[in-house]
Amino acid sequence: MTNDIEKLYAEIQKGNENIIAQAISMVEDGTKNGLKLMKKIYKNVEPAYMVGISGPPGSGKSTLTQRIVQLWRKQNKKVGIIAIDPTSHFSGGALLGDRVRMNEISTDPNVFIRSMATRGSLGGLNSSIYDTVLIFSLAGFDYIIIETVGVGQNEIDIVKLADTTVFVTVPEAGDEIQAYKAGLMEVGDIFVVNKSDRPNSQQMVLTIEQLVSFKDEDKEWKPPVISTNALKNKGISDIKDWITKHHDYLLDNKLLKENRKQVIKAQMINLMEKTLNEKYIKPILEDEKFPEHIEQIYDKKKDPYSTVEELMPFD
Ligand SMILES: Nc1nc2c(ncn2[C@@H]2O[C@H](COP(=O)(O)OP(=O)(O)OP(=O)(O)O)[C@@H](O)[C@H]2O)c(=O)[nH]1
Ligand SMILES: [Mg+2]
Repeated sequence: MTNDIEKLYAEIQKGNENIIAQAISMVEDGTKNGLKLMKKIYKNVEPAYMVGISGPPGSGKSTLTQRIVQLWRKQNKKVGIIAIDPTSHFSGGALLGDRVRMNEISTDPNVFIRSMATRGSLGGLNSSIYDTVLIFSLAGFDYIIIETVGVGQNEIDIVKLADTTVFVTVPEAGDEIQAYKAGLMEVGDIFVVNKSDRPNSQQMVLTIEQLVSFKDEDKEWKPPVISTNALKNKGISDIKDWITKHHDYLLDNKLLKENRKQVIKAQMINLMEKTLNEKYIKPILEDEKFPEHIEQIYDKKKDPYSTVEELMPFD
């Protein structure tokens, strides 16, 4: 493993796959060198275009990703894929190895696939996901796809990173759509009803179109609802074209900048919470006197409010 930051930086820039993988591990593990590297990358690198692909387990996100990437490859675009492993909940989905199986693109040197775990961090958003985006961007990737499985708050926090979010569902996911519709409407820029070979797919398209029609907070962008069959490669170029249209829309309305400032804000909050936790909360919890506080509170000699004020005198 090389520790020379300049050298690491230069090798990533050249697209050296081993070094890219190594650099991602460094930031995931929170090493000092990983931090040094990120400080340099942050100031020199503009993030590539980020596309979030989200939806219920098994809806076809990876298959669609593979198909979209194949179209981008025809245009000579380089693509980084980050597959988020949902360690934080039991989706009943397949094991990670199966989740990210993208056989047709995995050997292409211009496609890099990385899976990452969400470690239920305090702020929701795991900052090493964005660090990975920046490492990929330094390596010259044109697009970065972030695949998340599920439809809960955790996933929504992650896809907020993306410039364009594609929400993939299937004809039989009606209950999930209803349960999470507020969140989905908030983040979904493009809706896909995959597995159009299955019954009631047209009904699902109509249901989502109806939900989307109530979305009025940004009237300029009406999210399209696209019917696809990933196995038969139907509707894929529509997704690709709508991603481009959404990108143009964000640029025309200066929203790309806005979104990225929001991401910076989220990352700042995340880092502050992490720092607070590591520098203040953890030492208190690990202090041998801590159990005494609990005993005293239990014995009604103290209360938790005054104890925390005493332990963290922040005024
Ligand atoms: N019938 C049908 N099956 C499909 C279609 N697209 C994908 N599949 C199948 O659905 C299964 C799940 O596909 P994936 O692409 O792994 O789905 P995913 O959403 O990435 O799955 P997770 O990452 O585990 O949540 C696979 O067996 C695919 O072959 C489609 O359009 N029609
Ligand atoms: Mg998958």
